[in-house]
Amino acid sequence: MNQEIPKFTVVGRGNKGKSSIVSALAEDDSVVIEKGAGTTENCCEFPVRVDDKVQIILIDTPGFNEAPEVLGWMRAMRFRLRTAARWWQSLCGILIKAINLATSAGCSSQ
Ligand SMILES: Nc1nc2c(ncn2[C@@H]2O[C@H](COP(=O)(O)OP(=O)(O)OP(=O)(O)O)[C@@H](O)[C@H]2O)c(=O)[nH]1
Ligand SMILES: [Mg+2]
Repeated sequence: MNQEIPKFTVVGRGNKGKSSIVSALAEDDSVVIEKGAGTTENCCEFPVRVDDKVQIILIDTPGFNEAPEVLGWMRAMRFRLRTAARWWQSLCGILIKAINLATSAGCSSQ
């Protein structure tokens, strides 16, 4: 049976010990850990093995310091996207009505 290995992403602010946790759980000393923030620059996967079998995969990520700002931006964008979607829906409705009107006008003139 093809069982998918669960993946867990470790996220958080910079220099808070994300890589340290990944390194400890994966028993992998190649995970770079340093005193300053900004150590991890790319997302990397590290398998966690038990009895030589990969049980889970941890994904180490770069520190994420502007979480409140990014969340605010996403909320603002969501509002704008919703407004744009409503506007587009109205426009489509008008177009469909116009097409129906033109089509029925064409039919009645035949
Ligand atoms: N006191 C203490 N220090 C810790 C602990 N875990 C990690 N550290 C230290 O915290 C510092 C940063 O650890 P990292 O694991 O590189 O932190 P990070 O969140 O991956 O950092 P970025 O990759 O920059 O986002 C290192 O100096 C670690 O030795 C802990 O449980 N206690
Ligand atoms: Mg790190």
